[in-house]
Amino acid sequence: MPHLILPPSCRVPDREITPPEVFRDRRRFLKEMAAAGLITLAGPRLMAQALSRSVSPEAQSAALSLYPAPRNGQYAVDAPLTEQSVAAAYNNFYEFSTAKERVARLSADWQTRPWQVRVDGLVENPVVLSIEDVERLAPLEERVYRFRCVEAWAMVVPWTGYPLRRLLEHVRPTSEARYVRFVSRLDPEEMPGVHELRHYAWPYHEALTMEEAMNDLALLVTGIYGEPLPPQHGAPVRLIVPWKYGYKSPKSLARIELTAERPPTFWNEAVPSEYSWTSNVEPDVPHPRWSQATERRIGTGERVTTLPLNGYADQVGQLYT
Ligand SMILES: Nc1nc2c(c(=O)[nH]1)N[C@H]1C(S)=C(S)[C@@H](COP(=O)(O)O)O[C@H]1N2
Ligand SMILES: [Mo]
Repeated sequence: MPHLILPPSCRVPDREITPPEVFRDRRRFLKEMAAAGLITLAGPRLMAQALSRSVSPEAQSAALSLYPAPRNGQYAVDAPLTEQSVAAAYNNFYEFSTAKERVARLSADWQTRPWQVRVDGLVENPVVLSIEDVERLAPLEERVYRFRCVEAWAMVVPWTGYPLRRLLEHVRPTSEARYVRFVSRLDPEEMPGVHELRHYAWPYHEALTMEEAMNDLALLVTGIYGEPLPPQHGAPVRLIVPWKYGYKSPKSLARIELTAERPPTFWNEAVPSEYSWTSNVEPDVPHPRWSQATERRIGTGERVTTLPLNGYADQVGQLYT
């Protein structure tokens, strides 16, 4: 793995310090209740309980009042939904672990409210938004999307959010803005994975062209399965770009920046021969170590044909002609 020289802007962790006292009492209370067998912390309402462990009661009820959001039937997928408990137990979130099955447990107590997102760069109206501001900036809706990881596994899940375009319009990009850069929060005290993977260019960062970011399918996501995002899925706000490989959908966003130059991206920088900057789902273009022609649906294990642009060619094909 190459050693990477980081530009100065990447060296400063984009994180907000949350005083742990704000949450400690409730978390200790829940843990004691769980230890005494009075409540269960795992079960069918897995997500709401994950939220309750990392969020103050006030923030929790404010958040829960927005979910579930009405489903937008225009974005249906002709396949059954992946089971909620399957998706929630098989995650790529390298800040916590490279072991997919361990991410949920390692991230369960990570505090994701209060939370702020900075949106700045080449915009007329730079803002710092609380997660509550983000959730209320535009009407939340639910969309069922296909999701395809470059490792050739896939799922079909209902995300809650609104088009990223709504946020970009709010900050009014200048005419020089050509790219949108996304930076995930880096919280080394809570993220065991970053200590094991020191050679990566943390914080996790990704980018889209302006045209991609403005496409209706690019979704700013705050919920999944009708509930606020739990930590392992990228709480409290992430991006979902369903026509690209999963690593183009960064989690737990701290900053969104509009730029004139094409920003470097995490996996493309780390291994350019394996991960292109654009990283569209292209079944005809094999990854150097495996085919991309088919995918395995997690949960059922069913193997299905991978579709060009992950089945979204009608909506985004014109961006690449
Ligand atoms: N910050 C951050 N975002 C990330 C990742 C990561 O390791 N860190 N992994 C990516 C990859 S490879 C995938 S497949 C998806 C997984 O999302 P999920 O766990 O919600 O299914 O998140 C993407 N976003
Ligand atoms: Mo992935």
